[in-house]
Amino acid sequence: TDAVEYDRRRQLRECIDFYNLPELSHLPTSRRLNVLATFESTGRYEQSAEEILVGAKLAWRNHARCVGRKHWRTLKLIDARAAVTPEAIAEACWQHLRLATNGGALQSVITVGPPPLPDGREYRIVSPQLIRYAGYRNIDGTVTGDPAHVDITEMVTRMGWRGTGTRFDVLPILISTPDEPLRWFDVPPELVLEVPIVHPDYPWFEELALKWHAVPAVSNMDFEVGGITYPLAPFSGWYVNTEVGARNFSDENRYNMLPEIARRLELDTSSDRTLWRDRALVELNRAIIHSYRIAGVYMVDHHTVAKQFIDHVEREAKAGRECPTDWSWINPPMSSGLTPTFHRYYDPPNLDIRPNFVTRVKSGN
Ligand code: NRG
Repeated sequence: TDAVEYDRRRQLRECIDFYNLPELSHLPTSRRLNVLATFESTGRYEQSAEEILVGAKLAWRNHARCVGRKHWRTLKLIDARAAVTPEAIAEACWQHLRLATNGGALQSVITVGPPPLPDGREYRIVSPQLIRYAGYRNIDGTVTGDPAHVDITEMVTRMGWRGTGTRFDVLPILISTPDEPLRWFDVPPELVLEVPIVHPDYPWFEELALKWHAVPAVSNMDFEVGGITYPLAPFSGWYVNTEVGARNFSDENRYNMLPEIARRLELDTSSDRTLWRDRALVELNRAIIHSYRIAGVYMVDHHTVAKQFIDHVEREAKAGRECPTDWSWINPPMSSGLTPTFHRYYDPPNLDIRPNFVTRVKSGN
């Protein structure tokens, strides 16, 4: 059909463009010719681990929604293309968590699994991240745990998984392969580094009994490089405090902690105009930054990451490259006007630029 032919041409174009990138100019011409001939006649070709790593770094550098791109050169690759059973894929995920966590000195890692089969069937991690907390819907309509994960919690529960019912039960990872029904695997607890949240000045803060995991490992985006799509390609770096403090713990449809924190701070919550939410938000974020620091777990604050991003944009401009950027994603969800990323515009997000990470299935990260 036309659509298939269109896709084939787009993939071939992406392949040509990829092997023409300056970052791959050291490859012998024979490699480039060989890839193109193979891809053109069979619709497939095998990338080398080096090509995949270069591609993954560039996918990161190209990703318009990432504020952490200054560090794109430091990415490490776990080549898990040979992992074709659910067990082997789970094992690769554990290896990912070990390498990425690194005892708290977080390292940026991508694990690349098998490409789709010739008939299009795929290997995929269904979970939005390798580490996620369960959400249990209670009879009164409230949720224990992370409300963002109620659906996935109900799904794995129907598949026989049982959580212990706390607010921070780590969900199993869900793995889908061509030849077996969907499978779940509990994450080995020793691979889940977590940080108990305490406040530098308010001892009562620890009574809120909050904690969060060290590693944000997005596992449901496609990695597209050189005309090939890797649906199984979890990647992770480190958190910005605002992801945890100004979204996960403060959004009304997540842990919604601001009312409780304001109450403990004895703020006047009678009107929005007292800025009680804003004040609670600042204390919560101070607690997050402080807690990760004393736990020896790396995290960046929103001021520092914004400065790093501006450095990065300027460095890219000097190198003569565009830096497609989604303004609404790279600005922090609190105090954005205090960060330099707020006060300028960027190259428009170019959705077609490859290599890149793309969202195919919509679900909450
Ligand atoms: N906001 C999500 C995580 C998204 C990815 N964030 C990163 N990625 N920092 C959350 O769990 O709060 N990363 O690769 O470092």
